Amino acid sequence: MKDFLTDAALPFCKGCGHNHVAVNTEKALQLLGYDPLNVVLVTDIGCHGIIDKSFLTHTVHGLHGRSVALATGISAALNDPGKKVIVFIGDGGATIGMQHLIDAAHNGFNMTVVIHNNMLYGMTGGQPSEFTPSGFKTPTLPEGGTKTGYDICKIISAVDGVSYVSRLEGISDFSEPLAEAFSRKGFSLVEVMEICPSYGVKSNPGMKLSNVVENAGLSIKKFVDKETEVYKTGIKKDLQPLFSESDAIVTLFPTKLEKPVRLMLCGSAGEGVQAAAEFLLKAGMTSGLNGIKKGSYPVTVGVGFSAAEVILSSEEILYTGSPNPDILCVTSADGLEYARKTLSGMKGGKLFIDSSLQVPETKAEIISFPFRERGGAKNSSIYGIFYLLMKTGMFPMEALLGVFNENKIAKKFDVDKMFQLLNEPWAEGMSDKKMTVSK
Ligand SMILES: Cc1ncc(C[n+]2csc(CCOP(=O)(O)OP(=O)(O)O)c2C)c(N)n1
Ligand code: SF4
Repeated sequence: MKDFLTDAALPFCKGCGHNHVAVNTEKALQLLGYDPLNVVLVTDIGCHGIIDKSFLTHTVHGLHGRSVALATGISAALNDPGKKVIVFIGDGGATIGMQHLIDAAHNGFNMTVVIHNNMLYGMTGGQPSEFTPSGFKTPTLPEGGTKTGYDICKIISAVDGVSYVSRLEGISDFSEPLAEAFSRKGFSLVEVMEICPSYGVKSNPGMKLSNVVENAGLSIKKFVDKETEVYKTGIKKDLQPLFSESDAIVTLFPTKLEKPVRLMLCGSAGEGVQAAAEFLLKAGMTSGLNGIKKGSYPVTVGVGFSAAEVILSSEEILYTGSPNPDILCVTSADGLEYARKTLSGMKGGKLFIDSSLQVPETKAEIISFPFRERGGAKNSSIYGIFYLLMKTGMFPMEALLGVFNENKIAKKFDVDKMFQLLNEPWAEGMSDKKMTVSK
């Protein structure tokens, strides 16, 4: 029999119903003869979700209430009835993500949802969920629920498209009914009634799960078991590949860069920060370097800071973070605000900063230049990257000019003027090098 669980102890409190679900899931998958690598377990936020480190299947941890939506995408992308997609979700997550459950059932997505219904939010200290039955007490509802909780099995049974729905009490061996649900094509759901000893039992001393279930009027039974149409992903034929030969970046220039360089550009929205970072990245790549770029900006993209991280390296880039950049270029007050934390962590490196800004305390070498005054706010980042390349010589200036000249921004941009304003004797004549870099 294949192992689906590691040998480590399960992570739940003693007596928690989640333990039984994990063990019975393993048993059910063994009964069906699954290979662990053909199983994708998608867990939700909550105590039940910390099980994913114990499973030897594929595991994906979703946002609270969104695990079903995540599983829907996985199931549609796999588009393979031989793979088993299982969702573990609590009554809290099922409350928060109810619409996802209904939509997944309605469309017949191939998956089994196992609701761990301990009638409260376990991980956050026992708040009631919409499944909490009337009279059931929790630490934050000591007088007990006043409303009947949701009957999820009734709700989902009413959805056209569902193939299997059942409710069971999560005690002793329930691997067979679980295996039945796992074996059905399309959307199946099992609600496992459980207790949370830490909050549910403490708030309801002497409680018996079967009494709570009975008093809540929740039937332990199979609600639906029928053949339904299973969601099938439409495969589009004759799609063009995303990459074509002509998009390839070819190496045209040499570089002497020995160590990876981590750069960060920080400015304001609308001031060309992201474009400047892309020019640097592409120029580095035309110089034979590996590169990555990450952009950060508020959701209100037209206002506030705009920051970009670029890493260039002659070696493969395995870590894409830049907590302590080697070069930081700050061209606006918004950018400086954003960069403050990074700056305080820099143990060296170079800080290129607009002269209008007050230089904060830093261990980086400070190179001040009037980017905004010379280039105008809109072009300050472009001025920034040309200037920092002059000062660092990471790769040939021709590479950056070549990339820049190919872009439509260059058509409305006076490169000669920029080099004059950058005021470097070295820059003389650079604007005559109107090279292009694509194949
Ligand atoms: C959208 C969102 N809301 C709230 C939270 C806080 N939160 C984390 S775990 C949890 C309770 C989980 O309860 P349940 O889904 O029933 O799972 P259990 O812990 O009982 O297994 C809550 C409310 C969150 N992480 N995300
Ligand atoms: S707090 Fe409750 S739900 Fe969470 S692991 Fe402990 S017993 Fe289980």
